[in-house]
Amino acid sequence: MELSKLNRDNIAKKIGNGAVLLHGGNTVYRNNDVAYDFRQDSNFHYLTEWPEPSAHAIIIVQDNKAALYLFVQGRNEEMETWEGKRLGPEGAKQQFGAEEAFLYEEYESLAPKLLSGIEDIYCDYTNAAFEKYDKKLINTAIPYDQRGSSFSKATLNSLSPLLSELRLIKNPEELENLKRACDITVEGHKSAMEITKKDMYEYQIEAEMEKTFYDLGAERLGYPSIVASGDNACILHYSTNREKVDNNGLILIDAAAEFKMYSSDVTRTFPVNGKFTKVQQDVYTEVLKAQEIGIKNVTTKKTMSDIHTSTVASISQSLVDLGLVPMGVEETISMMHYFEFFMHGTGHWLGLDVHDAGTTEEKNKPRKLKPGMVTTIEPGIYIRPNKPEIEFKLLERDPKKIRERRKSLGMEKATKLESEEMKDAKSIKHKIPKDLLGIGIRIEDDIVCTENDPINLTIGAPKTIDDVEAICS
Ligand SMILES: [Mn+2]
Repeated sequence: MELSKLNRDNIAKKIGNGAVLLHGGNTVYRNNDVAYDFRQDSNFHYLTEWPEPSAHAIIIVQDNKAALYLFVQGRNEEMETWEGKRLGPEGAKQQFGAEEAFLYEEYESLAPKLLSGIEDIYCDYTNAAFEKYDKKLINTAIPYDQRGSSFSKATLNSLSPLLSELRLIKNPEELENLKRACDITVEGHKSAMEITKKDMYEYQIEAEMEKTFYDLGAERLGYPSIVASGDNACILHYSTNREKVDNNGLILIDAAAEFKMYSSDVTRTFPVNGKFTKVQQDVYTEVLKAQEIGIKNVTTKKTMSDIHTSTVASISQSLVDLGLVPMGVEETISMMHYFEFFMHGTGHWLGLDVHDAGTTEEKNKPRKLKPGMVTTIEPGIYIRPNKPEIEFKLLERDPKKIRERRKSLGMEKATKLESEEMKDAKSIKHKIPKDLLGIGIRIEDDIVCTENDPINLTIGAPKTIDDVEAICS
């Protein structure tokens, strides 16, 4: 378990002296006594690699050195017969490098002993287990002894930002895992393109693709597969996958394998019958153009905000050329008319989580990319079938302000406010070319930032018009 040991050493160097309190994931039930497949919490995995549910960890840091203490489910022949093997405290010591390991139930009684004399505590206040265990525990573990009162003299530090900063930069072994996840994912997308035929159902294509993922060693999916044919491609998180494919339409697949806990994230859009129509090809070519600009910009000279600005500029020009917007490129950008067709970000960090840890800002300013950061690049154009005429507001808008408000108020409230503000602005009605309605295209690859040129981990999945038509036919 070298990777988590390395990660503990790294966090120890940041902390110096103190203790980290960490809680693993629990079994979640789906219906009655049927549980979802267990997948460990990503932060817990990052620092311990412990694979079982119901576990706590304490990492004691002394003079920049980390010592791991694990609290895990005990061996129990009867339970293991029903639920599966357990490693137990012995396994935690022998295989996972714990100095000492105890039973899960012993956390509250034994933690005070481990923490005695330590005043700097790093924990995750957002975790329900913090409320359940740690809040009380520190009063007894690190007490300020005042007659008649019970409170702690511990200094609580937020663990998540520290961990997120570490997780943001991938080391060579993590990149190796990501690369495997990406290689497997590429093969799955290729199978989907090869087997898709007219009159199939979306779930049949999904099944073939996922079979390839599992055949090649994926432990699970990175996220539920989106297999969206025809109009469904305009629904960003469509994942019911129950419809019959539109034989003359496109199919958008956003799906990925997870390998050693690392997730890939790939989208390809291809024609069901193997041949793009002229208009499909026109829109596809524009999305591909923007995506290639985005990928080229994954360098140490750029921020994620720069990258988004460059793809928005490209997409906006495309929207003008395709006749989808009423004004010129400048207005399409400043009045955010592009947002009708490209309503999401250009990319996000990728790693243990498909939307991985880390910010795109540092000290409230966009941060430049660094070698070892991994991001998706995934512009799209979605021309919703139910909007043959769009009323565009003639109002300058600031995407940054909108984003911040959506964060602070929540989507539901913020979008309501947006439409209220827009209500009084002058507007212009614009007819969408009929043959473009219902086309939804996204192309997504996973890109590693390096000192030199960006590395595209998913370049193997066909994406030029010729390559896509070749594999689909
Ligand atoms: Mn993505």
